[in-house]
Amino acid sequence: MKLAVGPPTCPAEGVGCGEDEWEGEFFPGIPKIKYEGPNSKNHLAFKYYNAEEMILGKKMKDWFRFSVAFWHTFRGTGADPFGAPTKYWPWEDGTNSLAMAKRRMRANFEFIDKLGVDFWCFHDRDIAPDGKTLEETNKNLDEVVALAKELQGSKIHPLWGTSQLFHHPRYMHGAATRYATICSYITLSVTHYLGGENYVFWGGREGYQTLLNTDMEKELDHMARFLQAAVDFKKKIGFNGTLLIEPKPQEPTKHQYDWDAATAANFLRKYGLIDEFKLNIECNHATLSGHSCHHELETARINGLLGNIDANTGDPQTGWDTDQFMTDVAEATMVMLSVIKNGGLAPGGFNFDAKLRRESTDVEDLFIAHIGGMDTMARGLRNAAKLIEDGSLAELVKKRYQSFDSEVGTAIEAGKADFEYLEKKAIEWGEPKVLSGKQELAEMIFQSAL
Ligand code: XLS
Ligand code: NI
Ligand code: NI
Repeated sequence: MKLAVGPPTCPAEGVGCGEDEWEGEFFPGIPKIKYEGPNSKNHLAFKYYNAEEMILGKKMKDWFRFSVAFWHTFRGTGADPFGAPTKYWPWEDGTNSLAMAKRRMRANFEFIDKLGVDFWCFHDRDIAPDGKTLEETNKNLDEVVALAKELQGSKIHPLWGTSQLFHHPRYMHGAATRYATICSYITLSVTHYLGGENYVFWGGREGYQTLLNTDMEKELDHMARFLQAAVDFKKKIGFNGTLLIEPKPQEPTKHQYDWDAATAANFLRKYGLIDEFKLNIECNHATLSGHSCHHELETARINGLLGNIDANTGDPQTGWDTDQFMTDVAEATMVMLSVIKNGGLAPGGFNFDAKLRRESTDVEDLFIAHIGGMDTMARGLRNAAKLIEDGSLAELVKKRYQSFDSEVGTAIEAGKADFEYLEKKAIEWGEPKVLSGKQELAEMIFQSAL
């Protein structure tokens, strides 16, 4: 198998580089990844993810709808604020040329095929280079998109597309500007053209560094206008996919407006957009906002807003978006408890918004990371199904609220108990019996399923 080689040598932007067709496979030596069961020692096989297996009445692949994130897998270089790129994939020539973009797109579809998933996610700027003018940028995008459409065939589609509105200096004050609207409108059309099932808005620059120079009310109004324009455009072009807001509390901006699921829900309600959007919950963003992923998923779910999951995880000792593949089976089990309660995520799914560590530099690491992430989620699904079939956790929760099945409880839930009535009942019944919350028992039951 070809491993990553040294730094690319092609010096000039586009000139004479990457223009030759890539000979043979991009991932020679890597087979189609198969399910081999928990006893397999093959690191290029699934031990828990068995696409066609039925769990709680649905195929595993339909519970997940796994997606490869183009930006991490094909544009991630391993660079960090302190160091140069570490990854030199054999097909990269060091340019950002159109020819290179096309070659990368071919690598993407070979990767997807070998991994055995049906979806991919992209930003417009990951897949095609910026031109000198907006016209040229759009032309580049069109060319790469035409190739992607051909390579997708009939089986593969974008889980979601998005417009990259945070890298260029033009977006440094926020992207809900006229230019941003144009970019989003083009990318929304492209996502629609490729048969995409969702479209994401992540507002990395929609926020502030200090309120001393910021009119927060005005900015939130602008953001709402921008999103309303997206809704209108979606309807105009007949895009039936879901529009998703992806909350994140900070990074790169100090304070981002879509702080967490509850904040985003409140924003959508205030501006009358609640029926037009759902949320894309990213687990690493959840922990950055001081919540667990489970909390964010439940907040989205009970508001009818759970649309998609950016499946990754953070590091408990690191305070930023480390975008790691999830490897914690307990966390995956909690995630899947929410997903099952939600009846699945379709038309959303699980997008691996996750990247290799800087020090992981072999081509096969790209596969190993995704296989590990898929197996972790599959274990989560199997465990959550076990917990649901066993029923003791549900029973424990039911008992905790059993006083609401009494005469008074029923009256409260039906909105028929005013304070006078409640006081009368309190006097009649005297001091209530205080019952145990059974947290340790709940944890014991949960652990026994892992
Ligand atoms: C960054 C976000 C980003 C979005 C898409 O933290 O997770 O990758 O998912 O723009
Ligand atoms: Ni994300
Ligand atoms: Ni993120």
